[in-house]
Amino acid sequence: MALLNILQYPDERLHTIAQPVEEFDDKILALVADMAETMYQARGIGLAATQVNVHKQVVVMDLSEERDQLRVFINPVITHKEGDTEFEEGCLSVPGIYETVHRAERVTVEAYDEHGEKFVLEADGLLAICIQHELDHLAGKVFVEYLSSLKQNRIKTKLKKRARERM
Ligand code: GNR
Ligand code: NI
Repeated sequence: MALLNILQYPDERLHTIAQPVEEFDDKILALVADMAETMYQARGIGLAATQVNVHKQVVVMDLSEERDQLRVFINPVITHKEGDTEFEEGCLSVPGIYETVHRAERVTVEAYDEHGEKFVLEADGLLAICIQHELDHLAGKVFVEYLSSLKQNRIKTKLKKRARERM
């Protein structure tokens, strides 16, 4: 297992569109294990492969208190959305920034687990929000892109300044 580097907004690679997984092999199992380790270490509730610069449709998530209920979504597709909700979101690729985003309140998602087993999940609450947030990453979209361009520019300036200070 290995910890992976998480890309930080406004890194252009976060805008890459992820490709479907075609083979459920040991390489996918290793990627899922590394992504899970990276998500737990960063104390996130989800992580999309895009964020670790792997442009495949792979997402890991764990919303449990005990951090022992890993969910894996491969080639996920939202087949149904319903209702509207808003939530103050954060992102491991946009550290320290929390902003309200509007999303569907309930979603149905179809995906495969890491063994290639297909499943259908109906989600609401934080799970539904997190699924939409992670699927956006796979489509090259970061949550701040729902905000006004004024806010986006302020966030870009802040994060670029922080990145400079780290060097
Ligand atoms: O850890 C995370 N918390 C979070 C909080 C509100 C809405 C979405 C999220 S996902 C985020 C981890 C992450 O960046 N996943 O892409
Ligand atoms: Ni994110």
